[in-house]
Amino acid sequence: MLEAPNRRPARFITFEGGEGVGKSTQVRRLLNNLGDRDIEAVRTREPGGTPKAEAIRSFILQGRSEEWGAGAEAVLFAAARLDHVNQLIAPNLAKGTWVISDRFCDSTRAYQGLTGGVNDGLIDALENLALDGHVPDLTIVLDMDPALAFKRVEQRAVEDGLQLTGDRFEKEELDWHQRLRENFLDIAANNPDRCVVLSAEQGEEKLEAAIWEVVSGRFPELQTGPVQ
Ligand code: T5A
Repeated sequence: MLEAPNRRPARFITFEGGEGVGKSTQVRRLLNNLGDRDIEAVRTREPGGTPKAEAIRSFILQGRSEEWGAGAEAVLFAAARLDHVNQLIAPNLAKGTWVISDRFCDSTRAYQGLTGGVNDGLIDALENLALDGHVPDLTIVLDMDPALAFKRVEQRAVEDGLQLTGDRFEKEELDWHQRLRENFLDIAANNPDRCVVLSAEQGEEKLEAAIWEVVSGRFPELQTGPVQ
């Protein structure tokens, strides 16, 4: 009789938080750390991750959906997520590849739901529809003062030689971003088994080490040194 391969389950990890807190930076660093341990992983993002979802991303972030209101935007984010889950997240997890996503469903709950005023019933229904059971195994919530995060975003624009124009959500007022921060913390408090909050005000290397401690503590297959 053929024996099934003794493969460990692939893990699904998401990063969440406000604008410019360092999610993309830490997603890249986590991918490198997993690669050093010979763990196959893909990096993805929301909104986006697949061609159809990237098209929805451009539409929303250019501000073209703003006049439709937060409810319609929540539906658009969910449509993008449905494709992302079906075409990228589920197939990769099924073949044993870890998936690390820069934002996922908590962003819709925080931005459109708790901060944008869309009711819980709609947010819950959209989440059930788009996730189809693909709840993250771990969510790292990066937390920092939004005023400091904006300074980083400004600095990045200067370094990249770009003008800071502010996309659909970056241009909201500071007190809106303060509420957003509180709302991410509330989501984490309501999901203590899945979410871990880390201060993003520390330097990149220290934060990377703190994230690795959480990830390797959570998943026992990582508790060996890097492959030489
Ligand atoms: N949205 C998204 C919704 O409203 N609903 C949803 O359902 C979803 C999925 C996405 C927008 O869409 C909204 C949320 C967003 O407004 P985006 O461009 O992906 O837009 O926006 P962000 O996710 O905010 O991405 P950013 O690139 O702006 O921020 P990151 O990824 O958090 O930050 P990062 O890593 O690019 O770092 C920013 C700068 O800081 C430096 C970096 O070098 C960079 O210059 N940096 C640090 N500096 C000092 N110390 C550290 N620890 C640092 N870490 C990074």
